[in-house]
Amino acid sequence: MDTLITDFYSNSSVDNCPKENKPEYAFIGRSNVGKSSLINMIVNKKIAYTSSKPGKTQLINHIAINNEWALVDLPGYGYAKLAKKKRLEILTMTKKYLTHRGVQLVGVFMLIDIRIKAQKIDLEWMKWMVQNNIYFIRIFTKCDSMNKNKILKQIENHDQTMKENHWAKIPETIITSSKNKTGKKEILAKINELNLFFQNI
Ligand SMILES: Nc1nc2c(ncn2[C@@H]2O[C@H](COP(=O)(O)OP(=O)(O)OP(=O)(O)O)[C@@H](O)[C@H]2O)c(=O)[nH]1
Ligand SMILES: [Mg+2]
Repeated sequence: MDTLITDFYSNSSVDNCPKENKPEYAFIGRSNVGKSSLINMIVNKKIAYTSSKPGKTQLINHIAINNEWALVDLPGYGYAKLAKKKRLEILTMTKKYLTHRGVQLVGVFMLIDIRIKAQKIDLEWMKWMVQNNIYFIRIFTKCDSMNKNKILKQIENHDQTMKENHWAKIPETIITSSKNKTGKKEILAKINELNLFFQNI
C-alpha cells in the first residue's frame, strides 16, 4: 500500500479535529516509547517531530494519507518532568480525543517498549481503553535492540503480567522497529483490513 501524505493538521482539542468522516488510527504510549518515529517509519517521511527527550509531541496531530485515512500522533503519558498543569492538560485532551472522536477512530496502536518489563501505567491505559470500548492493538517498539529469542521471552513476560492482572484475552500484537523498518507491512495490512471494515459500517 502506498502512503502519500495528503494533509497535516495539529490541534489542541478534539472539537477542532478534521471533520471529514475518514477512518483514523491513533498512536499512544509512554513518552519516548517511539510513537512519532513509528509514524515516520510507516509514511517514510520525517513528518512527526521526534526527540531523544520525552514530552516532544504535545498536540493531536492528524497525518492524512492518500486522502482516504489518517494516522494520529498523540502526546505520550507518564512523563514526570513536565509541569503538573501541562501534564493534566495533555492527559485530558488525549482522553477526550479518544472518547469523543466517534466511529472514525477505528483503532488505536498501543505502544510498549520491548526493553522494559510491563509497566503499571500501560496496563492501566489498556484497561481504560477496554472500559471505554476502544479497540487497540499492542505494538512492541525498539525491537532492534535484541534478538528474536529475547523478544519472544519479553513478550511472554508481558503476557504473563497481563494474565496475573486478570486479562482474559491477550491483545493482538505486532513487533516493530522504526530503525529497521520492522513491522511496517503488518501495521499497514492491519490498517487496510480495518479501512475495509470501516467502509462497511
Ligand atoms: N533503537 C530504537 N530507538 C528508537 C526507535 N524508535 C524511536 N526510537 C528513539 O526513541 C526516542 C523517542 O522517539 P519518539 O518517536 O520521539 O517518541 P514518542 O513516543 O513520540 O515521544 P513523545 O512525543 O515525547 O511522547 C528517540 O530518541 C528515537 O530515536 C526504534 O525503533 N529503535
Ligand atoms: Mg512523539
